[in-house]
Amino acid sequence: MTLQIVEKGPFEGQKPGTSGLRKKTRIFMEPGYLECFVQSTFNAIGGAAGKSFVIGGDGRFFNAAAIQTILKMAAANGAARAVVGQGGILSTPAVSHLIRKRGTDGGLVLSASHNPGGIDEDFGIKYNIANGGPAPETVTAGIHAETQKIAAYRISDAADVDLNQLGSSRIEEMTVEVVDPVADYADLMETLFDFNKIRALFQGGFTLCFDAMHAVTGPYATEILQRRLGAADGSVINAIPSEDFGGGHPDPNPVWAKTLMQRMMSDDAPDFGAASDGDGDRNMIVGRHTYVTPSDSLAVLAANAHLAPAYAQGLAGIARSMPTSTAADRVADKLGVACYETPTGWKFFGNLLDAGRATLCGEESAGTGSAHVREKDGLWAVLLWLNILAERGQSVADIMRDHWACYGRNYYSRHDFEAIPTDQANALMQALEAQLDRLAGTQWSGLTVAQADSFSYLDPVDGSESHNQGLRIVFEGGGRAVLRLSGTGTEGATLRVYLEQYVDASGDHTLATDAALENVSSAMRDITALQEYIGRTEPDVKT
Ligand code: G16
Repeated sequence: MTLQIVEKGPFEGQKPGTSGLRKKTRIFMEPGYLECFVQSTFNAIGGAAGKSFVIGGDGRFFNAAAIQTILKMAAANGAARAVVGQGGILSTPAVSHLIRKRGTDGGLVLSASHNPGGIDEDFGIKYNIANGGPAPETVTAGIHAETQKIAAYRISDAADVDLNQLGSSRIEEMTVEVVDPVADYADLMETLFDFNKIRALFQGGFTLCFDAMHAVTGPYATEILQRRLGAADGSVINAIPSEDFGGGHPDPNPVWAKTLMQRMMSDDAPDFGAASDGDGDRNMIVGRHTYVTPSDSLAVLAANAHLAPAYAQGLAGIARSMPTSTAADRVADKLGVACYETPTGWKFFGNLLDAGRATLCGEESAGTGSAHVREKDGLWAVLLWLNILAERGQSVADIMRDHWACYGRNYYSRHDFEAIPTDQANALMQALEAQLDRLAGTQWSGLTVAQADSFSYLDPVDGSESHNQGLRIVFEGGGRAVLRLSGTGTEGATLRVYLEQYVDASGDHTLATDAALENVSSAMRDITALQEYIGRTEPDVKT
């Protein structure tokens, strides 16, 4: 075995987005592309010498090959140890847990999350720090700076490691440990929830359908829901991870998890339905004939978390991303705890969790999680829901009805306009930003603008500032429209429009979402001149 120094780089555009670097798989497969990003990551963290890393991914096309490359590079950079999931598989929350449990210096997650996989689809890589969470902006900015000046990378010419074989081996001086990807994570879940109570729920005939979407949570959900908790065999569907997610979008929302939605809306629907995404950090919750928005899910989980053993002592605080509805804020108010509003990106929750200021966090993009790891966690959310259902003995629909009757309802929808030419998307955002100062007091579709601004965040823990995190238009009477450009897309720009209308506890909670949001939506279209800038007003995806 010899160490090679390969002259290569820099590559254009290796700038981490909302969650690491995401590009078309073929770009990642270009000679030296992955290598330069990985070397830049090592350079940005002061080198890999003597360090230990967890490495794993969601099993998408190029996962295993990328892991072999990263292992050889880590060894050539002097790393002491790499902990890898068997078959190269580790869900994102499982990586976070392993980093924390093993006390490693960090981890590398190979995933493009909910984006489709395959040679013509998407691939991604993300660096997590020693607390188990996504690298904060200071670190990702450092990685980006390194990618712009990199001229060479280090790699060993050792043979591939057998990723299917549990146990230890070596590359150069580095120990490679291949571990069961599920066991540690499943054990952690047992410490958080009342498994006996949930088991009794299933014994009593409660039915579940969990759609793993041919992605990473299949083995986790099968072990936890079916083997440990006794849900009927076949409760977990699409349970075998595949390189292209069965040709689908592993995005747990009503559009992409259509089979599950149809089943949950049918006459013989199970009591509870859920889905998770490519790398297992997102979740969708559906009751029989009842879809729960991610924002509502966060609010309900926060209001009922005390029913699960891990949260019986109460919550230190709640955090949500700015575009997430304000439903959780009302729960925080009632609980008498702080509610933090952060920019989009799980990395912004890390400091709040580390400082013990927040216990639960959530995002409109189907992410919920807690202080048990430093990533959002799809199966965790499902288990907390199950624990709550077991304690309350009510249906999901009843729980939602009770919740709205107590706190009011935040009607909510996200409209995505995908693959817009970047210049058009930028022009729209710039034009809107330019008029924000003049919007307060103006009327649109019968609504008066109360306030409009560009969201900035001051991290209360480390004092860092993040600007330009989305444009907000708040209307009198509880309406809000938020616009921002996605930081996870790989083709042109994706414009995300987040629409919300609050109806108080005594109001009508039975409206169709589109009807409840009609005025806010129409006001947003007029204010932004949507048609003029992007040539359409109908989104590609509504969630
Ligand atoms: C990532 C981030 C989330 C974010 C989501 C959507 O999720 O971790 O915090 O909400 O992207 O981001 P954007 O609106 O910029 O596309 P994931 O599951 O893709 O890693």
